[in-house]
Parts: sequence; structure tokens; C-alpha cells
Amino acid sequence: MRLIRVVISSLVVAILLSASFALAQDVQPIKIGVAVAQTSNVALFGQEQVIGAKIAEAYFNEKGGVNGRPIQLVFQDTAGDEAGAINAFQTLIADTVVGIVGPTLSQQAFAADPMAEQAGVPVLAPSNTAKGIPEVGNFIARVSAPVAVVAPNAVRAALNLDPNIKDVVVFYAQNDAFASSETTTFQSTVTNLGLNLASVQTFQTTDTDFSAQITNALALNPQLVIVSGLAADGGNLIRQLREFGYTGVIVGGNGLNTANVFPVCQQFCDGIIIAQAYSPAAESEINQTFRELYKAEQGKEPPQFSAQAFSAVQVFVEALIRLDNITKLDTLDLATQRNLLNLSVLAGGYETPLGMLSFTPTGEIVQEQFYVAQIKMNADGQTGTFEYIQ
Ligand code: 1QQ
Repeated sequence: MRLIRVVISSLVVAILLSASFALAQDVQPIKIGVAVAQTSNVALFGQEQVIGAKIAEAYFNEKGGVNGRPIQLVFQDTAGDEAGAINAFQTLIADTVVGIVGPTLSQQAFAADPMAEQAGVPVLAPSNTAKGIPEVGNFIARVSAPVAVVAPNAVRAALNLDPNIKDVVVFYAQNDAFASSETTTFQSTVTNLGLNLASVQTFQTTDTDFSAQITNALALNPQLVIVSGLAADGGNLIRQLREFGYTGVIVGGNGLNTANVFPVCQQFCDGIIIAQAYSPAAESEINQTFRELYKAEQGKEPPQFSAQAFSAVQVFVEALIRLDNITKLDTLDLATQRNLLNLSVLAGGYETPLGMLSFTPTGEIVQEQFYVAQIKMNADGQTGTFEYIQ
């Protein structure tokens, strides 16, 4: 009798133990890496990405995560250069993340993405818009629409605002992969629209004095200046352009697409036209939810880089759920999880704040809606808004 009791109670203990062990295993979070710039000038974009990614983490965990398992974002600062991005990627790959959202710049992506490709870790680029990013490898996809489809919208909008535009000067940062790619699109758009590409001026993202190039440009009396650079250099260039007396229209590329540029060009940011891959006004339920969450936290409308980071996390979560519905993730080893997650990402369609998204087999984004905004500075010359004109 006593023996039976002992056997039964130890069985009960064993069952309870294994149940609680299973439970503990079930609630192990699924780690997703986020490798963006949290320091350096590139953090002017990266800060917005961190905010968007964190909103997604809280929102999707609130909704039950991946079939009851929460996701956990693991942040690694890439800072602003290639070495920083490579380090962040390698740390995340070793930290057993199932996928990586990042890096911030195309310039960094061309250096760091090959590490993820080699390790078989899926990457979703939240803001890499240069030509050739998805082609880096099978594991590389992006939620950031390429310059080729986004940038021309800004030039067309500029022409709508000022039909007298004829002569155009284009500036670009020669040492940045994104800016070099974007300027090719801008230049061909200018020519295709029958405008005169009067001059192409180059600079470096590390430059602070643009007077030589501005003097060259202004000698040609352009009615439109187009700038492809990053926020710090591009913002300074535009400020100096106005200080030198330029009064025509300015189109800025994606590198100026952040309110963090306001303190750089100050009142001279006013009027810059920038194409957008996101609009806070997009009517979908997920966008209005994201917009409310962002506004409650930040007290303003969400910017493109936050919306893209949110969307990248969302794509991973929904692709993980689809995969887990077919084969329970915790029955797969890490390499298989990463491999199948990549296939799941590419196979899906996603209703995100950016609209309905899907991917080509190479990992290029398929996105339907694009917009154009114009910067409106407040009287303080420090704060302002992106007003949508298209
Ligand atoms: C790229 C970009 C940058 C402007 C992102 C911040 O589009 O590097 O591809």
C-alpha cells in the first residue's frame, strides 16, 4: 500500500515537474535581432527605428506573440559605419536570434548582410533603399521600397508645385551607397521629365562646408536643387544653400526624411519636398492602431522610418506564426527555424502600416502606395511637420 502511494506520488511529482518544464519551455521568448544605429549621426534615423520596433514588440506580444510565445527584440547598436554593422550582425547571429531587422544604411547593409547570408539568418532591411540590396543574397529582403520607385515622385511633385522649373542641379554624397544610388534615379527622372540637368555636384557625408559646390550650382541659376545625402550633411548643405541666397525649390532624398533634420537646417528646412513610402493617414486598421500607439507615446504623427521598423517586426511575427502553424517552432533546430522563417517571410502577404506588402522571390518589396510630403517649419525655426501634398 505504502509502496503504491510512494509510486503514485512520485509519478504525480514527475508529471507536475515535466508539465512545468514544458510550460517554461513554451514561454521562452522568440528572439528577433534589431541592428540599427543608436549612436553617431546615423542615429538621427536609428532613433526613429528603435521607437517603431519597440511599439511593434509590445503590440504583437499583447496580441499573443507567436501562438502564445512572446517575441523579444534584441537590440545591437550598429553606430554609423560598416564595421559597427558587421559587429552588431555577428553578435546577433551568435545570440541565436531567428532573424535580423537592420541595418540602418545601405552603405552598412552591403557590408553586414553577407554575414547573415553566410550564417543563413533572414534579414529584413527597414531602411535600405539603394539598388541591389535584396540581390545581396537569398536571406536578404527589405520592407523599404527602393529609390527607383520612391524618389521620382518627389521630382514630379516639385514640377506640379512650380511648372516653371527648367534647370536642375543635383547634389549627392559620393561616399554613401544609398546617396549614389538615389542620385542616379533623380538624374534620370530629371532628364525623362524633359528638364535640363545643369550640373551634378558631389560631396562627402563627413563634409561641413559646401560653399564651393554651392557657388558652382548658383552660377547656373537653377530653379530646382535636389539633394541626396544623409541628415547631418544634407541638412547643413540645404542651410548653406539658402544662406547663399538660393530661393528655388528643393527636393530632398530619403536621407532628409526625418524630423531630426530640423535642428540642422532650422528655418531653412521649410519647403523641402520629400517622397514618402508611408503616410500616417493610410486608412487600414493596423496603420490607425500603429498611429494611435505612436502618438500616445511621442505626441506627434509617426514618421516613415518608425513605420518601416514596425512593419519589419510585423512581417517576422506573422511569418513566424504561419510557420509555427505548420511545424511547431520548438521542434526545429535553430538553423532550420531560420531557414524556414526566410521562406515563410517571402511567401506571405502582410497588411502593414505601409499598406499591403509582399516580396518578389529575390526579397524585393512589392508595395502599392507612395506619397510626397513637404516640410513646414514653425516660427521657432526648430520644430516643424511633414505635410502631405500627395
Ligand atoms: C539607405 C537610406 C537611408 C537614407 C536610410 C536612413 O535610404 O541608406 O538606403
